Amino acid sequence: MSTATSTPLTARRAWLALGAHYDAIRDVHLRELFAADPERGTRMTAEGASLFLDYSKHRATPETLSLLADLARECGLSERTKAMFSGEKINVTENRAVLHVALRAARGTTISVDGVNVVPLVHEVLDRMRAFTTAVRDGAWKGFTGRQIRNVVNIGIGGSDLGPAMAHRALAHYSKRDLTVRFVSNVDGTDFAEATRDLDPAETLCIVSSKTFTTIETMTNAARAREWLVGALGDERAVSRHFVAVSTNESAVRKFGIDPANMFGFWDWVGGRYSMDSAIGLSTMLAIGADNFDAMLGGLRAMDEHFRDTPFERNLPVIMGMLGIWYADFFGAQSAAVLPYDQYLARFPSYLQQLIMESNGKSVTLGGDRVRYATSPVIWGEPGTNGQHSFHQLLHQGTSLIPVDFIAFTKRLNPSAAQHDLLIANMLAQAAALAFGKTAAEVRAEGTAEALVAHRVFEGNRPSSVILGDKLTPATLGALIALYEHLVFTQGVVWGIDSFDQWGVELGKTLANRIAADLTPGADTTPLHDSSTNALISRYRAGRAQ
Ligand code: G6Q
Repeated sequence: MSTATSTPLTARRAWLALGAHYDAIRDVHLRELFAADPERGTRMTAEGASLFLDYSKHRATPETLSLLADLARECGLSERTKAMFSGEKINVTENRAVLHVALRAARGTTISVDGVNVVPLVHEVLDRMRAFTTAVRDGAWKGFTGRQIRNVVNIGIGGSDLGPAMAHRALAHYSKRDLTVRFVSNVDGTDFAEATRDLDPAETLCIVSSKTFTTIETMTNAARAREWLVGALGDERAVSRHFVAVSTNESAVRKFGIDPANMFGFWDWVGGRYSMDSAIGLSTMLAIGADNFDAMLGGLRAMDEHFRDTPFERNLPVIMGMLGIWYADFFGAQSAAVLPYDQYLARFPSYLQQLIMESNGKSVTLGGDRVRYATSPVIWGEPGTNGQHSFHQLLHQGTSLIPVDFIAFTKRLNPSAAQHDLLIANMLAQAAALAFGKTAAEVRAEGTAEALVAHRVFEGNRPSSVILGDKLTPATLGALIALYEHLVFTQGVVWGIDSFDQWGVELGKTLANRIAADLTPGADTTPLHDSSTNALISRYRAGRAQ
């Protein structure tokens, strides 16, 4: 590890300067900041990869931004970025390179891992995905009984589900509408049952998406799918026409009964939550077609290049990532909301929950020391305007400071222009109301009874970003995804944590396997857990038996 990363974060010069600066700025209201600089609303903006960012409604001055950029520099963000892009094994706890950027590298580029250029491998898989998805979409790929494929069921969980499910919803406008695409992730049998209840197995393609091909939920659902399909079609050989796999584990795929010719591979340097644009995106490509998928890769690449090549002061992921650190570590914000004002992005907040919280929900540094500062806030959100009629109350008048990302597009994809104007008006109104609020004097001037004045005051000074794209297209979705991927990376570098492992999910998995053994019918041994778990197991066994 370089000396750039060996000074504790809280002892860094820029961190200490930010602490002093926080004391000076903590009580300054956004109303004052805007009054002091009439150009603020146009000055504190940045653009990259076709996305426009307005960060003027943040409790920050140009000095704040410059100190945050200093902190990023002191923490070696440029060096770490170079290391990531050049295939160094920056996921230290798993000794792996982190190369989701290679998934969208242009043909002809060189990015090497252990001396092997991985870009041709990426394109070889993309070419096979193109040929396969074209055959399915054109009807050339037939089911076992000769029928055309009309349904696709993606079976996967976590990183092998959330990205594709989010993208399927986000890009529905570009999708082949007569191809039904469903997602099954939960080990709860209801998920598979409800996803397939109206599907004809003879017209259904199952994609078993699992990097490891050992994940219990996915393997359980895949086995269930095989029973469902073979049961209906009456022949084991049907598997070869109705199942494909996306995985890094060829032998397990073969063992399941899927011919490796029907397997689309990826690599250990693609983390699950960073894999939606790898072969894990097969369902996305089936839905939107290979050309649209290519356009999405183009958008991801454009943001990669923006992130890699733009000075921190104008760099979208850096600005947003560092402002996140400003709120988490100096203002003590424990959560952050992402509010897309676009119905197609309904699942984007759930996708970001995994991307951000699984990456940066860590409490030890790369060196294994306990961190002495806050890392990732809780991420949550819902599409506007729905949230305005529920939890926005807390955003406006609650006791917590919750920074918000608003996301919207200037062009609409559906009728009508008037509705789109209303949607955007609402978003702008929310951002303004959060920032500027409404003073007691303003409330009184409206003739409000004195007893209600306090209730009707909006203190304001609640920060938000507005991210504005021209139109939701595969390319803008790609740019948006890479924006958050690099925001996560930026924050992880500053916090000095490994954003690419996920040891925190292991304990529950091990315990679940042990407890599952105690729940198998006939297991009559006294369970050997804590008294609460033992009692719950007994109660469950008794209830199930009745
Ligand atoms: C993501 C995580 C996790 C993973 C799932 C599915 O970064 O590692 O969410 O994607 O556990 O794993 P498999 O793809 O191996 O089934």
